[in-house]
Formats: sequence, C-alpha cells, structure tokens
Amino acid sequence: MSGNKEKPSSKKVFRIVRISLAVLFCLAAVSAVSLVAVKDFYTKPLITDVTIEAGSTFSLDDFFVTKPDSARFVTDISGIDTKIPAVYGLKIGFDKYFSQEVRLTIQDTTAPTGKAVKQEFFTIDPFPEVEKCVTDLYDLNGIAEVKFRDGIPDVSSGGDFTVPVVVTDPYQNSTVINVPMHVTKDSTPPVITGLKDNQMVRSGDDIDFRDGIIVTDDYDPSPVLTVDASKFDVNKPGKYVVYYKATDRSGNVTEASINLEVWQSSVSDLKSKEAYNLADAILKKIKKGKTDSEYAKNIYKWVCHNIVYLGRAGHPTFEKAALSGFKTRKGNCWVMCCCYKVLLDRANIPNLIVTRANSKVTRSNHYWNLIYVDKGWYHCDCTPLYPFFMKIDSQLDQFHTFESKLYPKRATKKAKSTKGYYAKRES
Ligand SMILES: [Ca+2]
Ligand SMILES: [Ca+2]
Repeated sequence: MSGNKEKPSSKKVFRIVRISLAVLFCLAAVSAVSLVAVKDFYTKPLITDVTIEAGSTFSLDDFFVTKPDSARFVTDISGIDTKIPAVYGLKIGFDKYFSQEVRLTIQDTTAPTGKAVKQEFFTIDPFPEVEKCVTDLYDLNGIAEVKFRDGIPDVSSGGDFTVPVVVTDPYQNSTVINVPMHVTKDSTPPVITGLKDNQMVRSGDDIDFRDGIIVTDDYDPSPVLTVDASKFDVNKPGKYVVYYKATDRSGNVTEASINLEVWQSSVSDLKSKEAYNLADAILKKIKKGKTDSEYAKNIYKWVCHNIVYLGRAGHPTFEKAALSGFKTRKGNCWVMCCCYKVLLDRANIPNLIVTRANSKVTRSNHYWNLIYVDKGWYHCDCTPLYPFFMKIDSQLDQFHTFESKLYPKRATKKAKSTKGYYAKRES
C-alpha cells in the first residue's frame, strides 16, 4: 500500500513561516548593525574641522587620526588657494560607500615683518614720512596700514628718540617696529673768516668781495653767504661799507661788514703835468716785479739811488717838489718823499705823505711815505738819515712820531724786510 503522505497541518506551516521570518529578521538586523559598526570605525577618527595658517598646505592626513587607504576628497580642491584666508566645506570619501562633510578654515594670524630705518634730521626739517622709517616690510597678505603708533612726537628740543611704528596686515595682525631717530637742533650761527677790513681799492680795479672769505658752521656744510655791495662803486673814489650775511640751514644768521676806500691818484695841479710825464718816463726803466710790494721797493730804490739828499728850502706843493727832484736829482726829505709819491701815483700804488709831529728829539720838519701794498699800509722813508722800507708803527723810532688818527689804520704784521736801500747797500 502506497503510503499517503500526511498533509502538514496548517498549524505546522504557520510555525515554519514564522521561524523563517524570524531568521530573516535576525540576519537583516545583524547586517545593519555590522554596517553601522563599519561606518563608525571609519568616521570616529575623522577630524571634521581643520584650520591651517595661510600660506601652508593641507592634505587628507589633516582630516584623520589614522587615514584609511581608501580616503579621498570628493570635492574638487584644485581651486583652493591656501594663501587667501577663507572657509571651505569639503566632502571626504572613504571605503566604497561612505563620505563625510568636513570644514577647512584658512586663516592669517601671522603679523607682518619689517626693519627700522634710523632717521637723522634737524629740528627745522619736516618730520620723516612713516613709510621711510621702515623697510623690508612683508606679509603674505600684504600690508594694509603703516602708521606712527603714538602720533608724531615733539622733537623741537632735539636729541635721540625711539618712535614706534605699527605695521598691520589686512586681518588686523600687527607688528610694532621701534625706529631710532637723532634730531639735531642747530642754534649756532655760521662763522665768517677772511674779512678784509680797511681795504684800499684802486679806482677801476676788479674786486671780488668773496675772495678769501670762508664761512663755516657747526652743522651746515655749506652755509649761504650773501654780499651786499650795492652801494660800492669802484670807479668813484670814496669810502664804502660792504655787508656780509651768512645763514645756516637752520636759519641762524651772522652779519659782518668791511670798510673800503676807493683810491685814485689825482693830478691836483694841471701845471704839474710835467712832473707826471717825467715820472712816467722814469717808471719805464723800473722793473714792476711780481707784486705791488716788489714794485714799490724797486721805485723806492730808484729814489734812494738817484735823488741826492740836500737840505734846502722846500717847495709849496708836492708836484713842484717832485718836479724839482726829477730835474735836479737833488732835494731834502720833502722832495724825496714827493718824488716817491708821484712815482707811486703813476704806478697806481696807493700812498700818503706823513708829517712828523710831537717829536721830543727835534723840532725840524720831516716827511715820509705810507704805502698800501700786500693789503696793508706800511711806512717808508727814502732819506739817507733814516732809510727804511715797509715798517709798521711799532718798528718806528723816535724820529718818526706822527698823529696816528690822521692816517688810515696801518698794518700790524711785520713785513719780511724793512731795511732801507742805503742800509742794505752799506751792509
Ligand atoms: Ca599676515
Ligand atoms: Ca649752525
């Protein structure tokens, strides 16, 4: 007998289905739990907020404690310029199915750098511009502002100062650079040297009022010298004053002046023209020498050598006395000094006749010459009793006393040789 299969009861079928569903449910639950576990395994070490300093670089390593081999940027990062501060939202993927949102912040917290430039200036100068007080300024994002931290200090008294300059970038990072400053206060006026007071200038001569003048200053290497000779007329005999003014760059002023006299030989008596003609003829035979003093000495020698001293009545005017001396080659001290004078006049060498006064040793008259050579007035005497050439006051003897105030200020520096021609010839 074939066996009849016993039909499962509906109760049994239901139990099988129920068990199967339970198994399927358990399998699904296990799978879900496993997936969550896997994802947690990767995401927990992920760093979702990363900050870097502008100018530095970043990589996937920055977003993981332990970077999985499968990690990758899902977002295209090729356009990110790390020099520029900004915030980026990025997506990072790992494994095959998972990705995560992260944030990358690029920030500038680095202050600018730079160096101080020492400043040296005068109190009268404008305060240096702040940009010139610092150099080699650098910041990745550029310099937004440079300014004196405490404003411009009062440097009117001069001295050494340290002035802080603040350099700031566009993100408010700043550096203080201390700038040393040396400020000079110049309150001393310039010094003028080489002024030639009591000058004699021959009519028509060229004269350079700056010749030999030196202006110095404690600070200013080139003080400004102005010369006011506006009233001076070299073609018009007379006395003049020329004014000098030296100014340093701080405005300190020194003023000075000199006195000059334009001298011109003149023929006081037209009838004496003959004496001047004779003098011109004599001068043609006398060497001029290299300087006025050499020329004056050569003329002096001619008088000493060619006019024989003869004490007799004088002549009323110097022109007539000279004419007599030139013609007769004889004469007293008046004739001799007048011959010298007329020759000097024609040689264009300033000169004066000096008259003896207040002598304690003699009551007789005596005359000699003052000549202006080597920038000073010197005494000369052609007479054989007291011959000398170019003496200063202190070298004069008791026979040459005179009324000092009647004559121009004499030289005070001794000439090299004061020997007269006769003395030299006798020695
Ligand atoms: Ca910066
Ligand atoms: Ca000065």
